[in-house]
Amino acid sequence: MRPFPRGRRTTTVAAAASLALALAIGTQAATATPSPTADGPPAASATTADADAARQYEVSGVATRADRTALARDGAVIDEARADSVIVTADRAEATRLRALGYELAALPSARQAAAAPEDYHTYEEVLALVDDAVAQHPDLVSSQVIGQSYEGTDIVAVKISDNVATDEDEPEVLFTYGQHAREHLTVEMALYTLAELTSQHGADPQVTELVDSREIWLVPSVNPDGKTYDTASGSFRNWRKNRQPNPGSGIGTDLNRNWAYEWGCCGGSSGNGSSDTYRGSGPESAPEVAVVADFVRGRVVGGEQQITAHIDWHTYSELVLWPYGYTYDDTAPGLTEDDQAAFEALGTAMAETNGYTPMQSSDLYITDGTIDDWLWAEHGIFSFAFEMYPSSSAGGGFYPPGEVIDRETSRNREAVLLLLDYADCPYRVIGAEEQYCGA
Ligand code: 0X9
Ligand code: CA
Ligand code: CA
Ligand code: ZN
Repeated sequence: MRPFPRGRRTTTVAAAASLALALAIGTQAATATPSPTADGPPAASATTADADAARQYEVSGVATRADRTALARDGAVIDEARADSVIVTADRAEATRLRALGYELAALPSARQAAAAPEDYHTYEEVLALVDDAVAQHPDLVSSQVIGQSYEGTDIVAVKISDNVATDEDEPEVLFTYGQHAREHLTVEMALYTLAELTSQHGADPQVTELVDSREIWLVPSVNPDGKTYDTASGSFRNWRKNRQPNPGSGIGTDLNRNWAYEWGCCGGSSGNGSSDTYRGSGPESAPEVAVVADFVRGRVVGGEQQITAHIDWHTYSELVLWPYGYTYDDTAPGLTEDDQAAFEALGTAMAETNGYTPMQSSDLYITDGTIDDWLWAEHGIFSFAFEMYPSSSAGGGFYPPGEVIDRETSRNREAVLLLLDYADCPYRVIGAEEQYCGA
């Protein structure tokens, strides 16, 4: 049984998610974003070694979620939604392909994409060293384990934070996953911030102490270490998103966040083309990294009960809090009742109020299939959110904001993380339905 078996359905409010998007888009439109001046083929970029490396373009005339889904169905990955355009990352061939399909692309000035240097972020090696340090400094509070290997054989690590960390206690478990997408380095910094904050404030901050002592917290600081390392290995950013697994036909890499085993490839929210940035892989969990984390989650079913109740999958960028489902525009769907939806919306909105992000159902952005949040909810009943961190637009540096914002933009999520930890005993508590769903 799940920790909060579902009871009878009750009536609840209809979702206002489309409105939320309209507001978000309106806000973005009101924020004066200089329109791109550069056009045509990519110019040599300060951030990228080769002239053919992927860069960002503004695609005009893409205004609604249906427009965005259509563009995504054509194999593009949408970095940012604006009032009546989107930003995509594409290499020369991809840009040519999209133009041939009739899209109008304008290259963003490359200076805007050069806000950071690889040295601004921790390497995966440094991440593992910091994890080891935390275990050494707080042996009663922190442990780490290798949960499997990436395609290239790199260890994927899960960190546990709790009192009596060596004991599997009967406490709500919470999972955080970071860095499914290689270039989203800020998310891995979010893992390091969370590790540092929960350990350094334990015994000092009463709220942190109480939550760490009453929960078992799992961090997977980098789900995609091969991709992360590849993105910076040349000394300049490669705009790499996927893992590094070669594909049978053409191309390298699977989009890990299209490879999860729920409604995999169902709905035009991923690509079957190995060269696409949203390639879904040859089958569900065909990416070793996804299989490793999925096995870890299945391993948290103890005595028939999934121990993890809540989860955040960390991404950049756009400053959003997203909840399932991504594969359908419908607010409710098989396995997602009106109460479930109301709890997702209430908890997502409450978290967004703490960090100023915009809350919405993920499909209000565009349809995605095979994502981790859909799988964790549908298959494991885990209240799973996706956060898109700083910046809100490419003007803030896109995937590569400068190092000086890291402290501010990771600690910005402190209250949201603590709020999720708090509600992990019974997420339905957020809609006042704890007696119905979580017993007494
Ligand atoms: O498309 C994605 O995988 C995420 N956006 S990103 O720009 N970081 O690639 C959003 C995932 C949110 N979750 C769902 N859409 N289900
Ligand atoms: Ca404990
Ligand atoms: Ca436990
Ligand atoms: Zn992402």
